[in-house]
This record gives sequence, structure tokens and C-alpha cells, in this order.
Amino acid sequence: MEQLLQEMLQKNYGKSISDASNEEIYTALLCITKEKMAGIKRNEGNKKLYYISAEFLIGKLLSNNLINLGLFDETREVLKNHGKDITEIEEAELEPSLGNGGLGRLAACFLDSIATLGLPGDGVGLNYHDGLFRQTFVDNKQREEKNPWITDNSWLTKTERHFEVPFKDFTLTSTMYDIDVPGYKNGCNKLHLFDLDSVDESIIHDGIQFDKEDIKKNLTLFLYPDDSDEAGQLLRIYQQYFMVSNAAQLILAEAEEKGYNLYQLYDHVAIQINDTHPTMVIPELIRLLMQRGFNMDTAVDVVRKTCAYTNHTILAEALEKWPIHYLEKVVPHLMPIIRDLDARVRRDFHDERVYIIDNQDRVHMAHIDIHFGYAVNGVAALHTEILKESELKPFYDIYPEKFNNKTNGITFRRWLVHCNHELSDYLADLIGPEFMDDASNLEKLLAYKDDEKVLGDLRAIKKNAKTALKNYLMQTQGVEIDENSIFDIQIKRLHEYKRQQMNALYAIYKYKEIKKGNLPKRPITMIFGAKAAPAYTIAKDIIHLILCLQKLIENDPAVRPYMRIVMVENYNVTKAEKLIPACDISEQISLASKEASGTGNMKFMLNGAVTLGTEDGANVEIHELVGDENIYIFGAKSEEVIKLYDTAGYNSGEIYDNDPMIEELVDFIISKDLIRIGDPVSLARLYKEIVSKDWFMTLLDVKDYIQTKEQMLEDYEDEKTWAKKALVNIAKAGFFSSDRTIREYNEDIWHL
Ligand code: 475
Repeated sequence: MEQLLQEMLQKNYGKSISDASNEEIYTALLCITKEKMAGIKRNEGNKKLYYISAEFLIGKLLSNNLINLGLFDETREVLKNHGKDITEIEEAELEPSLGNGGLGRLAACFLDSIATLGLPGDGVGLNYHDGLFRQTFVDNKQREEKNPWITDNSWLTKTERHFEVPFKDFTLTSTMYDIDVPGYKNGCNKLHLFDLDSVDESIIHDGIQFDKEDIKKNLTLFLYPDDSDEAGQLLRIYQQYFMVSNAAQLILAEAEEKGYNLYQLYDHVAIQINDTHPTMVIPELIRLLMQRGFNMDTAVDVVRKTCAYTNHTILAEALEKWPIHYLEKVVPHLMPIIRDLDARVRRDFHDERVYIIDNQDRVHMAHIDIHFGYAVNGVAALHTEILKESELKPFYDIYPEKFNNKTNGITFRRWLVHCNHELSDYLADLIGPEFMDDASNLEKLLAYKDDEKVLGDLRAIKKNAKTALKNYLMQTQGVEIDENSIFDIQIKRLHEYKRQQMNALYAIYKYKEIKKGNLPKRPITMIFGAKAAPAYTIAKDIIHLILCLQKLIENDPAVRPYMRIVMVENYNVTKAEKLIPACDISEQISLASKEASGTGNMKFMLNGAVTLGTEDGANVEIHELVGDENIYIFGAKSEEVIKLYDTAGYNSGEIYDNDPMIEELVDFIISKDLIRIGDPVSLARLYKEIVSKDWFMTLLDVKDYIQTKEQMLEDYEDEKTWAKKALVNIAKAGFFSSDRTIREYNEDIWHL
């Protein structure tokens, strides 16, 4: 590596390693790594997977690629010998924000595991130039800015593949870009990102505004452009069709190049549809097969045996239903096929709940996937049960054999080896490095659960990670936190069902206690990170509340030494990598039944944090694995919640009226203390929402939540017992390796 790097720097900049800037070294390493990846074998086989997804939240790639190529340790050493620090070099890399949250990060973890297991499988998506917006805070509010990440030297490689994508009024020619996905000690796959040469970033103005109707210039500018008006919704349909038409054409082109018989496409291709965004691939493939001479029945049959669908959420607003007249405006050529598919369903099943087109002329995308795919999976045991027993019950009754569970996972290469070198090096010394190849080996750690030396070492590693985070937050946001305090972290998209507002009510509780003189034994640092969708008003109000509380405490010398709130700006993968190793308390507090799985919960556990959570999503499985002793569970169970919804039995106003403590906490949102700092309109809107609606039942669980968190803070003081909890969490995290998840997908669904 040393020689390669020297030569590259000499050739490009005429500099030595010691003289080169971090940017120059980064660029040289990028080029070297790309060359290395081009040289390793492609994963091949008789059957290949195409994972189609609107999001691939891949994060920075340099370290991860070096780790997977087995070059990381050597590179770090070479740089160190020349007075350079790889962590600082990585700062030069821009993070592509090609995803929004869990679904996109899952897709990225899956690509890593698919390649690592040596399976032939490529990702297919879009090359958004600005991805999701970049978040800044101005006047204690979220502001959205564009977020460009593509530079002259990036991980993208422009290919010679182009396809013609037909829309109603014009046809667009695509260009395919590739990003190499090297497996850990294994072959390489690709992430294919489609783009349009005519896209023009200069049309963006005033933050993230642009002309939504100028499709040729705007098509791949942003992930999830604002769809609060018709033009925005049409743009999303343009994006989705552009993605899937390219995917379908690529799949058929590769199959034809290999000489496969398209009538047996399913023997050579599996297509995974990641939530409903890629659903139009089904009618599009049918259309393309019919162009090649298939009759409709045969095309439907072949496509049905090729496509599988993953559901990631039961939230009604996320289940896509496109009005027919929108589809007619963008992709009229798909409508005859969709109508035909609907007619088939109506012929076979006399139950309007499973029709594709409803009586309001809307096309239910998930219904297409379930009828015309061969597998449907949820992403955690509880989630899959809820799909089968309530949300998708009419479908489960028809096709019980299609439904299966695939509990999510995370790649340990990024979420342990890369983000927490100290812990992963320590574990490798203590229990051997085998856990890197087979994560179940982490259980060997259990042998040390009463070993004081090991428990002390784990505490010291956590302390170092907290100090590193302290320094990072000082550098990036100028806030100072105390590494001896308890780090309590909630990082995820801002959504009412995830209940950041309940955590904010805890902050109000704690603030008031401290004001009353009930001082905690140890200070607490409450850290939040979250972006809110630009058109989601209440979510933005919750951010505003948290930022106002942060200010209030910062300016109060009586409270400041005992509690701090920090809202991390522009939360993304890079920031997650700094936050997760430093966490003591992992906040997983969604309303039971609403969080399909969660994957942050797994990352925290793997890094020795203890979960404070509801019996929701994968928390249920974490609870089963670590046992009551090593997790803090509170709140209503999912059956209870589902019943409350079914009977309209929840009334937040009643709870507020009858419980003085709750009333006091909620009233603080519109207190003089906060109104002085914040925007009265925003705070009053949030207050009203909680008192009069509270759709996600914050007030139902808030007291239990506060009590449980207080218990945790007390238990933290028994350092040895706490370290033991951390140890058990790390040891039991092996199940959540995405290698395990992908093995299951392959055995049950893909059969590669
Ligand atoms: C779940 N995103 C997590 C994760 O399975 C789960 C939907 C519609 C439009 C835009 N984005 C979405 C999601 O639904 C999503 O991210 N779902 C998440 O998928 C991976 O762990 O519980 O909320």
C-alpha cells in the first residue's frame, strides 16, 4: 500500500505522503481502492438477485471498502508512519445521502452481506445528485439545504449502458453509473444507479426549491421531493418508473446476453422489491416480455415467479396508492396492464379489500406485489405477525404460503469493526477474530461476564468512545458535554410514532426535578439526531421543542451541570458511526406495533448500550435474547394498542385532565419559559396535537417511561452490574448480523 500511495501522490500532485493534504491522500486512496476492486472477481452463478430500492444509504465508503478488501490495518499503519490519521483523511469524503432512514440503510447492509456471502446480487436504484436534504438549524428550527455529493473523483463509474425510458409525452435516455460493492474477504457485486445526462443542479434555488414540472432537468435531483402537491406526486411517479424501467431493461439485457431462455427467467433471476416504490417493475416487465412475443398469461406467470416483496411499515400513509389519473399522465402504457391485473384479481377473489384498483380509482401498489409476486416478507417477528393477523390478513388468508419473516440485520463490518475499532480489536484479542466471519462467535464473550478485568476494560472502551464523541461535538457544533455523564441517545427519523416527543417530556420532567432541588447522582446528556420530512409540520414542531429545551438548559446555570440536551445537526450515517459507540442508553420507544423492526436498536446493542424500549419490532427479539435483566421494557403491548385503535378507545385529553403530573409536563410546552425562546405558534400547535389527538399515544406510556428511565439511571451507578449488561448485549448481538438475514433470504426466497 505504501508504495502504491507514494506513486499515486507523486504522479497526481508531485507530493510525498507526509506533504500531501488530507484531500489529496483521500483522492489517491479512492483511486487505488477503485483499481483494486476492479481487479477482484465478480460473484457469479446461474441465478442472480436484483435488489431494487429507491434508497441505498451507503454512507462513506473508503474505510469500509478497505476493511472488506483486507487493506484497512495496513493503510492505517502506513498513514500513521507518515504522521497522518485515517479518521481525518475520511473527513474529506462526502457522504452520499441516497436514503432517508432504516429502509435505505438496510439495503446498504444487505448489499455488503450479499457480496460477503459470495452471492451474485446487484442493487438497482437512482443516482440522486443531492439525495435527501442537508439539515441546518436556524432560530431553533430545521432548515433544508441541498446536499450535493458527486465530485470529479467519486466512487461512481460511468458505464456504457443506456436505456430508452418511455413516458407519455417524451422518451428519456438513461445512463447507468456503478459503484463496486466488495464483500468481506470475498468477491464483488455492483450497485447500479441510473441517471439522466440532462439533469441540471443549477435549477435549485432558495434551499431545496425547484421547478417540479421540468422533468428533464429535475428527475434525479432529490430523493423524495416534496409531494404535497400534484406536481410533486407526478415527479415521484416519474422517478419510480424511470428506476424500474431501467431495472427491468437491465435484467432482460443481462439475461439475453447470457443466452437465458426468458420463459424460464425465474431460474436465473430473483427480483426483490424493497417496499412499494419499485412496484411498477411488475407491469413493466410484463410489458417488455409481451414486446418480445409473450402472451399476457405467460408474462404474468413468469413475472410472478420472479418477484418478491418486502414490507417495511404498516403506517397507512406509507402504503402507496396512486390515483389512476396520475398514472395516466405519466405512464399510460402501463395502465392497460394494471387494469388487466386488477381484472384477474376480481375474477378470482370476490373481496374488494384485495382489489388492485379501489372504488376511488386508486391503484394499491402493495396489492400488485402480493398478488403478482411469489413471496411477501415482514422485517421482524412481531411485524410479520401483525401483517398476517391484521394489516394484510385478507391476503394471508389467500396466500399463506407466500408470507414469511426475515428479521432485519446490520453489517458488523461497518457497525462494529469500522465504527468502533477499539472494541472490535479488543474482542478479537479476547475471544479470537472468528466473530468477524461468523457473528455467532460473539457469544464466547459470555464466558467473561463475571470477569472484573474484562468488565473494567469494557467500561474504559466506552469511556474513550464518549470522550471521542465529546471532542467531535465540540469541533462540529461547538457544544461541550461531560464524558462522565450518562449518554442517552435517540437517533432516527423524526416521526410521531417514534415518539421523540415522549423523550422531550422526560427532559421537561428532569428539568423540573432539578429545579426543585432533586439533583441526580450523575448528570445525564440527552442526545437527539433526526431529520423531519420537509412537509411534516408536527415533526418539525417536535424538533423545535427539543431545540428550545436545549437552549433553555444551556442558559440555566442551575440546571446545566446536571443535564444537557444536544440535537445533532444533519444526522446521517457518518454521525451515527460516531454516536453509537458512545451510547449508554439506547432509546427505542416507538408505540408498540408501529416500528416494523428498527435497526438502530441492533447497532447500539452491538456496541454495548442497554436498550430502553417498548415491546415493538425487533426490540421483542432483543428482549428474548438478552433476558429481562439486560433490557428495560416499558409501555403498552401491541395487542393492547391495536385494540385501542380498533375500539377508538384512546383519549389523550382524558389522561391529561385526570393526571396532574402529566398535565404539568405537557403545559410546559406552552410555558413562558419556552415561549420566550421559541415560536409560540409552533409550540401551541404541538401542545394542541398532544392534548387533543396524540395519535401515537404518548400520554398512555409517558409515566411508565419516566419511571423506567429513572430506574436505569439509578442502576447505572452499580458500574459492575451495568458493564455486565453491556457485555451480554454485545455477546447476544450476533443474531442481528445481516449475514444471517441474507442467508435466510437466500434459503427461503431467492435460492441463488
Ligand atoms: C421501518 N421508509 C423500520 C426499516 O426494514 C425498519 C416509506 C415510504 C416512503 C419513504 N420511506 C419509507 C420506510 O418505510 C422505512 O424506512 N421503514 C423502516 O424500515 C428496515 O427497521 O422499522 O420503519
